[in-house]
Amino acid sequence: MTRIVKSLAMAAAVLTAGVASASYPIYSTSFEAPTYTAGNSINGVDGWNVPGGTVTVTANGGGTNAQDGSQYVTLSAGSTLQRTISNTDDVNLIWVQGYFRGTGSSVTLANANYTDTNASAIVHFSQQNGIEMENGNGLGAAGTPVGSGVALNPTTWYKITIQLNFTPDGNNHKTWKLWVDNARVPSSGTQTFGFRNDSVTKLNGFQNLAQSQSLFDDFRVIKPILGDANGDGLVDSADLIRLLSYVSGGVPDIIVKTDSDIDADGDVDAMDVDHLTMIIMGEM
Ligand SMILES: [Ca+2]
Ligand SMILES: [Ca+2]
Ligand SMILES: [Ca+2]
Repeated sequence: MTRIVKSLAMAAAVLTAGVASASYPIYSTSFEAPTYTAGNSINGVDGWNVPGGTVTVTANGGGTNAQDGSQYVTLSAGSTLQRTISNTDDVNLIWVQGYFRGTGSSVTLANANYTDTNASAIVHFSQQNGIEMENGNGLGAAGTPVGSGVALNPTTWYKITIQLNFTPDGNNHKTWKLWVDNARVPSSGTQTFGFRNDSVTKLNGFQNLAQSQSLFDDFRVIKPILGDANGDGLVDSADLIRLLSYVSGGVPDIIVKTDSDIDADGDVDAMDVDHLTMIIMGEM
């Protein structure tokens, strides 16, 4: 009933069926033509399901433009958008990223009453509290709400980047991290959150719930690969171009930053450009 982005574990029987050999990026879409037709429902398109409400492919216009390209999707109030994610076997660290926009939920995360018992990360958009995260207890029950410190502006796209870590920490809990517009939140930048359910073994699916009308664009699920600066699953000259842009002051991008510290010194700089060049030239 409330706007949410989360990675969701579904029944294992669903997930083990038809899993092909891994290919990356694991999944990526910007909801553009020709796969997505403006004005049509997204239900049944490219693996997306709409079990409640309506989710419509929407073209730029009326003062609202896509975050990326010329189309996005619009979730009606009370709608649910779901997609199964495959090819995540043996991927212990995974990125889930998308752009979201809307007024958010009229209730806070503490009152949202999400009933899923098998979820990993839950992000909630609250009119009152802004973007909130659930620090899960790993037991399948509701965890503790944590504020991101980011308020919601209904006319702004927010880039939400989730890193899921399926390798248990020292307390035997699985953990996740959140970035909003490439900035780690909360602003202390060190807090990790627990999964709602530690028995979740891999990313199985994604669900977006909208209490009020909300917009969604440029969704990606990515496996970290050192040197894959643009996250398309290949390490090639396109990554060199992306990394050069980043190093020379281009738009910050947390995935570029994490995948491009080739020499593992904690910074992404000209030395990494040199190293990536050598890798692509086959000299490393
Ligand atoms: Ca788009
Ligand atoms: Ca690449
Ligand atoms: Ca470096």
